[in-house]
Amino acid sequence: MTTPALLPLSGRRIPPLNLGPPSFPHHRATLRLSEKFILLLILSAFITLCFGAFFFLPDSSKHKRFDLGLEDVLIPHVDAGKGAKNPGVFLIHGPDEHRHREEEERLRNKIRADHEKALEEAKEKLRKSREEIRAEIQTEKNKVVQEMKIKQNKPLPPVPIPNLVGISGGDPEDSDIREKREKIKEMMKHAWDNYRTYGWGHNELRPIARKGHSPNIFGSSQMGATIVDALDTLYIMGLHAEFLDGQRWIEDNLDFSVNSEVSVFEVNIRFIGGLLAAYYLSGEEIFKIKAVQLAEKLLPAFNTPTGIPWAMVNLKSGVGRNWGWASAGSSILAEFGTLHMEFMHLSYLTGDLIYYKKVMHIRKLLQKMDRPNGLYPNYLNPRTGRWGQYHTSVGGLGDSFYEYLLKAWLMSDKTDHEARKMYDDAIEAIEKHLIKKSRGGLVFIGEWKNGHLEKKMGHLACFAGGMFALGADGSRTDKAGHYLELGAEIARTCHESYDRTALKLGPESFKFDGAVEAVAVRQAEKYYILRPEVIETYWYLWRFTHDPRYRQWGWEAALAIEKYCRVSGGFSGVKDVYSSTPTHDDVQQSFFLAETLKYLYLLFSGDDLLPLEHWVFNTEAHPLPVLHLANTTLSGNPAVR
Ligand code: DMJ
Repeated sequence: MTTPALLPLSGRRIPPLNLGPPSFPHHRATLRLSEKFILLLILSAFITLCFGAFFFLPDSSKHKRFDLGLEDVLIPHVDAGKGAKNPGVFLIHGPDEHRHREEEERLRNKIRADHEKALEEAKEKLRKSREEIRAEIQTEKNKVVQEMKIKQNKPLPPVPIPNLVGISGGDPEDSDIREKREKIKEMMKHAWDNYRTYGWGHNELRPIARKGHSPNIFGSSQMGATIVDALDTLYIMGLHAEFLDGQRWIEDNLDFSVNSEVSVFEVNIRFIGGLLAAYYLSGEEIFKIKAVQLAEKLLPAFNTPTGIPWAMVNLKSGVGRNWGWASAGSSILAEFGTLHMEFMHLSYLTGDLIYYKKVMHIRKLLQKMDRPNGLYPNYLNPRTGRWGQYHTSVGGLGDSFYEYLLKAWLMSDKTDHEARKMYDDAIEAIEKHLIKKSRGGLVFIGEWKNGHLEKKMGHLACFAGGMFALGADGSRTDKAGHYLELGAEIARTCHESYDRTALKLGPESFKFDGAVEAVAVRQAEKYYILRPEVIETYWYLWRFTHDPRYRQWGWEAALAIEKYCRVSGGFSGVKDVYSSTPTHDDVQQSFFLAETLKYLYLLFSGDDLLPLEHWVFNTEAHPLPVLHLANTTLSGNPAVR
């Protein structure tokens, strides 16, 4: 009997050896591995053969290869004269065979050595752990980044530096004033040291939570806003170690090629203004370079149908847009109208007129526009070039536009007459339509809204006291005395807004309605977030009048800040200035270090520190020198001479 198993069968039908689960994929994998192994074996044998064969090739075939790539080690062809087609190619032949052989021997040795070295390196790599390899890659990456930084940070062409008068000093003779100034310096140390400890590199500090904080105006990136904003205050206070610490951070970390959407206005006044001021005060090139790098990133914001910039721009993509809440997609007067000072300095320092052209274009466009009652509305649509809602204010949304008209004139050594005229026209209209006296005799600046005057003044509008005083000299038909007086009246009103609270700190906004005078009514307007405007006005008034009341009012404010805003982790805003037990908002704003403490320090310093004939403060209190352009031209631009 024959069994089917003993019948001669074709190989196809022989079942596989059962060395485990007889699955098809396993079988295929086994075959593939062995195939691979054989292939690898053949390949390596072939490579070894080729490498070995190279050394046994006849001399002539090697010459051809040398002629292609190793010219530098060969001797020139004796016939290669002027007319030769390719005088760079050299051939080996001629009588000196011995010399050739030596040369080849040397080359062979070199190739062998290189080969062995490469093998050694490869083996070495294989011996390393994953972490070690990763660390090596990181080191390499860092090296490249560092090299790129050095390349990017190459110095700009030099320009004559303006006369820098009074960048330090101002020591008061009076011991009481000296003590007060020291106290302000100590407050600055407290604010800075805590930011250094708990918020370093973040934009701002949460002094109670003791961690970093960032409002959306700075985008999603950690750009060290407090460091940049505080630098010049540290400098004038003589806090040089802290200044250097900030400088190092900027050198090593401040990077603008980030995918982050920032406010063009805020970044301009705080960062570009702060960096430029730090540059002028210290002479350190890095600040100028960083300011220019950032300004380049802001330029795409101007790519709108009218040239009126968007409120926000993405630093990486250059895509811009406006705030969702701004009237029908409008840009805001106080934002696009507060670029002039910084952009003029950028053109001056770089010799590139682009910045100057951008801001002058805005000015020209505004000059052509119809102004209701001579007033500038706060909203302007960058697509259509038409005004949005007719809302005019010297406080939020409008404020620093007027300030920059005056300061453009001052900064140009009083040669930019166009800016002065625009300022004079604007404040005449403001005085006529917005400035009123309350029943109790307080002069205030209201807001024009929906066809009527709202009798409400914001803390932000309190800066105007200082502006009127600063603009008094040079005003029309010798109204200097009048404007100085108006500045003093605004200072008094704003002081009242502080004095009528429980904490002796002013609310965000206050009303003049019947019996209510200089007092906030709505709960949402009772907060104080360490703002500087009232103290700023005291300082300007002090400089122009030397009336001791301004120092006294400034000191009252300093004491109130110390008492109610100081916490162990820094300084915080308060939510209700009418409540004697303050609730903190837990934010230490960067402008507290840039402005509030700087103006307080200047208030208790001599006038020789940053004298106003030589310095103009941007709206974030960053001092920029007057550009005496009479002797310096922006290349190709006679208009600013
Ligand atoms: C600052 O950033 C500037 O002063 C700006 O012009 C208006 N507001 C804040 C401070 O309150």
